Amino acid sequence: QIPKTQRAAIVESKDAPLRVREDHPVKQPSELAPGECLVKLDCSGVCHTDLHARKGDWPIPAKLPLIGGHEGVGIVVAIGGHTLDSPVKLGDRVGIKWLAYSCLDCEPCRKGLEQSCEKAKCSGFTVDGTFSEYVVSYVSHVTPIPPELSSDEAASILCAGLTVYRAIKYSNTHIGDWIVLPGAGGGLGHLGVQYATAMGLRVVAIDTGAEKKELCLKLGAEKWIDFRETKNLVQDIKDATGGKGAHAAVITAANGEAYAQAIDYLRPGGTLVVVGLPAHAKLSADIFFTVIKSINIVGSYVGNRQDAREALDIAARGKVKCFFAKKPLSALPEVYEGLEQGTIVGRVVLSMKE
Ligand code: 8ID
Ligand code: ZN
Repeated sequence: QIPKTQRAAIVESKDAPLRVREDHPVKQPSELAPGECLVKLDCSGVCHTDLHARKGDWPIPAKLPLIGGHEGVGIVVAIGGHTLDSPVKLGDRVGIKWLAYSCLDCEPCRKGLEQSCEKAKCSGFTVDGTFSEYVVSYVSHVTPIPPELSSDEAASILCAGLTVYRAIKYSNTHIGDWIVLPGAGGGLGHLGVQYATAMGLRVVAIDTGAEKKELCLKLGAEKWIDFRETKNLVQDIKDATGGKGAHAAVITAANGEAYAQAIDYLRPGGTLVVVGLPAHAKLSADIFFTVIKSINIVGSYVGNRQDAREALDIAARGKVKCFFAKKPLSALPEVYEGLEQGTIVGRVVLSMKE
């Protein structure tokens, strides 16, 4: 009952328009390699990374033609023949995250840094992703979805949630500490506000506009700073944090400027977690003050299989809820436009069923 063709949003070449086609082939069960599985998707979140991939603005280009998307949820409908010890079975509801595959046996994999595996395959970047009705993925890396979560609720936990959850986990913070979240009204950021609050941290949310402000404060941020309105960001953060500066900053803005003053507003011993991936940007930190203040600078890249389960588990317990608008797959071009303009509050989740 697997159809031969499907609807999929495809970019044929770098400058070609995004097209939703109805006749894209579906890889048939008999064509799946051992370890591969075919997932029939309910929905997929749209991450700003998908826009970077579509524009080709990172140092490493995406495959072409490309089906983007890496926050998918659906049902396993086929598993490649001769697959040994599959952790998932037919009919299971699973998530497709950015990291579609890693070898699990190289040094980074053995150390839990699966994201940095030399053989890594990335959904919607080096292999086709989730902006389609069916996606081919890998039994070792698809993530079981807890029954408490609907597919729509779970989708964006698979990238946005997972990424900020891990970033906060490595931010060297403890209950009661102040954390600054530039990009707080976006996909990653609004989930970051909630994971941070659930961990007992005090949140200074930074972003722009009345809607993002309202959302951040509703989700638990104690302080709000509009980056377009502030006259002195460092002073505003110091004022918000009792004069001393923040213990950590997790930057999820897709803009290099959001990184510029982090060293200045962190307190001694503070940690800057680098997450947002603006195109062609360099991190510039004053060496003198980085040393004098004993600042930690940490890069954080999505998360491993364990992080994904933890991030979903916290959402399943109701501590974190994705704020999203639901749209059909055909809306993807306008969603990219919204991400570019910064007008999307929270996330957009695309339905594959209409
Ligand atoms: O593993 C990773 N490190 C990872 C995983 C997933 C996504 C990194 N990312 C990257 C994406 O590729 C993108 O570069 O994180 C960035 C944010 O992704 P997103 O949350 O999906 O993007 P968004 O929904 O557009 O949110 C970004 C927010 O940043 C705000 C915008 O207003 C928007 O709400 N923002 C910007 I642009 N400049 C800002 C600034 N100077 C700012 N907020 C504060 N200060
Ligand atoms: Zn993403």
